[in-house]
Amino acid sequence: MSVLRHDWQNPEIEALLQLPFNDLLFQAHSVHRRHFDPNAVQVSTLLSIKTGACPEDCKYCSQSGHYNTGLEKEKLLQLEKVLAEAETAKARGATRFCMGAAWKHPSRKDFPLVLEMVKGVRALGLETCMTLGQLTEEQTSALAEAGLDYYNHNLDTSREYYDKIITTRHFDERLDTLAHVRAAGIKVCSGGIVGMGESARDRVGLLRELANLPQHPESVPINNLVKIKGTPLENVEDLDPFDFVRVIAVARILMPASYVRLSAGREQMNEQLQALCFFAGANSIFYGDRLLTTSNPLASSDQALFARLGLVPEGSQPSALPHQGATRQFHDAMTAS
Ligand code: SAM
Ligand code: DTB
Ligand code: SF4
Repeated sequence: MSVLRHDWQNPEIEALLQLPFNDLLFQAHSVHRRHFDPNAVQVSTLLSIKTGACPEDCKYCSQSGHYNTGLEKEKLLQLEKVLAEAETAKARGATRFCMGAAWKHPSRKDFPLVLEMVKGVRALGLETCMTLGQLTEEQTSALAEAGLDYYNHNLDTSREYYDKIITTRHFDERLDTLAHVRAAGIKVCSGGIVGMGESARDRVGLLRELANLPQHPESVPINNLVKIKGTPLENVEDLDPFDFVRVIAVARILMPASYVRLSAGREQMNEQLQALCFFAGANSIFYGDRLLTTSNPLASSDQALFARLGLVPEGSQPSALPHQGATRQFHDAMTAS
C-alpha cells in the first residue's frame, strides 16, 4: 500500500500530468492494483430532487437561474417519488443513491423532508449521498444523525480559476462545508470539472487542493464538462480526451485509496476512452439513463460495456465468482425492473 500524502506540491503534480502517456498510465494502474480490485466498479445512481432556478451563477450549469437554458424547474420532490426512484435504482444493481438539489444551501423549510429522504433511502438498504450546496454545522450534524453516508460537494476547479466560473460564492466557503461534513463523520465526495477552458495549471491546482485536504475524500468525481446551451460555457473548446485520462490517472496516484469516479460526460465518450479511464484508475460511475438534468449512457450500454471489459459492479455479488457469471448476475439485476 502506498503512504497517503497530504503535502503535494504543484511541480510534482505538473510532472506527473506531463509524463509520457504510457508511463503515467502504468504508474496509475500499478497504484490502483495495490489498493483496489482492478475489475470492480462502484455503481451509483443520481436523482435531481429539486431542479433549476438556482441562485448561484456557475457558468457550466443548466440549473443556474442566471442563464436561459430552457430547463423546466421542479420543486422539491415528494418523499414517495424519491423512494420509488431509489427502489428502481436498487433493483437495477446500484448500491448508492445520490440526491442532488439546485440550492445555494438548504432552507429551514425544506430541510425536514431532506432528512426523511435520507432515512427512507437508507431503510431500503442503499448507501445514501446528498449534494445540497453549502451546509451549516447544525445541518451537517442533523444529516449525520439521519444516517447520511456521503456528502458531495465539489471544489470544481482551481482556486485561481474559481471566479472565472462562479462569482456568487468563494472557494473557501466550499472548504468550510467540507470541513463540517468531515467533522460530522459523513464520508466526503469531492472532485471537479475539467474541460471548462481551464489551463493545465488549473487542473494541477484542483488536484492539489483535493489531495492536500486533511483527509482524502473517499470519493473523487471527475466530471468532463457537459456543454449546456444557454450557459456561458456552451461553446468552450473540447478538452483533448487524453488529457481527461491524464487527470483521472493523476487523481488515482495522488489519492490512492479513494474511489475516483468517471462522472459526467461519459455519454460524449466512446467505450475505448472509458476503458482507458478504468485502466487509469477510475473505479466508480453514475449508472442510469440520467445524471441530474442531462443524459447518461443507457443502462443497457453500460451492462454491455461491463460484460465486454469483464468489469463487475462492486457489492452486487461475491467477487469470487468468475467475471462472466458475475456480469450476468449484474445484467439480471439491472434488467429486473
Ligand atoms: N447545487 C449543489 C452544488 O453545486 O454544490 C449540488 C448540485 S451540483 C449540480 C453538483 C455538481 O455537478 C457540481 O459541483 C458540478 O461539479 C457538477 N456539474 C453541474 N453541471 C455540470 C455540467 N454541465 N457538466 C459537468 N458537471 C457538472
Ligand atoms: C458530480 O460530481 N457530478 C454529478 C453529481 N456529482 C451530483 C452531477 C453531474 C451533473 C451533470 C449535468 C446535469 O445532468 O445537469
Ligand atoms: Fe446551483 Fe449547483 Fe448548478 Fe451551481 S452547480 S448553479 S450551485 S445547482
